[in-house]
Amino acid sequence: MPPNQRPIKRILRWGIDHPGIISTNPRIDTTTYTLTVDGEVDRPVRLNWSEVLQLPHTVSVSDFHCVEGWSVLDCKWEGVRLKDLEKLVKPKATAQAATFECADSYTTSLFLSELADDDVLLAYKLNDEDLEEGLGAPLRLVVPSKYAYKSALWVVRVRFTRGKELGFWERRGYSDSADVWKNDRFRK
Ligand SMILES: Nc1nc2c(c(=O)[nH]1)N[C@H]1C(S)=C(S)[C@@H](COP(=O)(O)O)O[C@H]1N2
Ligand SMILES: [Mo]
Repeated sequence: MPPNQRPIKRILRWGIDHPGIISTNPRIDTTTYTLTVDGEVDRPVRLNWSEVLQLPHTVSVSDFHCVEGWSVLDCKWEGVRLKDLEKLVKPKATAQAATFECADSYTTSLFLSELADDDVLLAYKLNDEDLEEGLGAPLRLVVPSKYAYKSALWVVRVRFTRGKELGFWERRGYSDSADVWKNDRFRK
C-alpha cells in the first residue's frame, strides 16, 4: 500500500458516494457520443461509440488510490491502452503530453512517458460491468500509479500537446506528478 492510504472495498462513485465539485454528473448518451483525439498528431480522429468499442482492448487489474486517502485494490478494468490509441493517431515527434478533456469541463494532463505503461487505459468496464455514470461512463481514464484526480471521468477529448498543461486540481495546488509511491499530493 502506498504511504498514508487505507483500503476500502469499492471505488466511491462521483456525485453519489462523494460529492461532485464542478457540476452534477454529465449523462452521456452513447448514441451521440464522440471521442475526439487530436492536437500534435499526424492522424486526428473522431470516433463514435461503436468505433471506440472496435479498438484493440485489454483487461488490466490494478489498484486505485484517491488523494483523500482511500484505496481500492484489484480493480479489473477493461478498455483501450493509451499506447494502442497512439498507434492509431500517431503523435508527432513534438508531442510530449496529452490533456484529457471531460464532459463536465474537467481537465488533467500527463506526459506521454507516464501514459506508456501497460496499465494505463481509457476504460469502459470495471469488474466485468459497464461503467456506471458515477464512475465516468461511458469512457474514463485509469492511471494506477497516480492519485485518482489524474484518472479523468467522462473523457470526450484527448488532445496531444507540446508541453504539459495544468489541469483542474493541479491549478488549485495539487501535485502535477501525483505519484502515489512518492506521496506527491501537493504542488511544491
Ligand atoms: N471529469 C472529471 N474527472 C474527475 C473528477 C472530476 O471532477 N471530473 N474528479 C477527480 C477526482 S478528484 C477523483 S478522486 C476521481 C474519482 O473517481 P471515481 O468517481 O471513480 O471515484 O475522479 C477524478 N476525475
Ligand atoms: Mo479526488
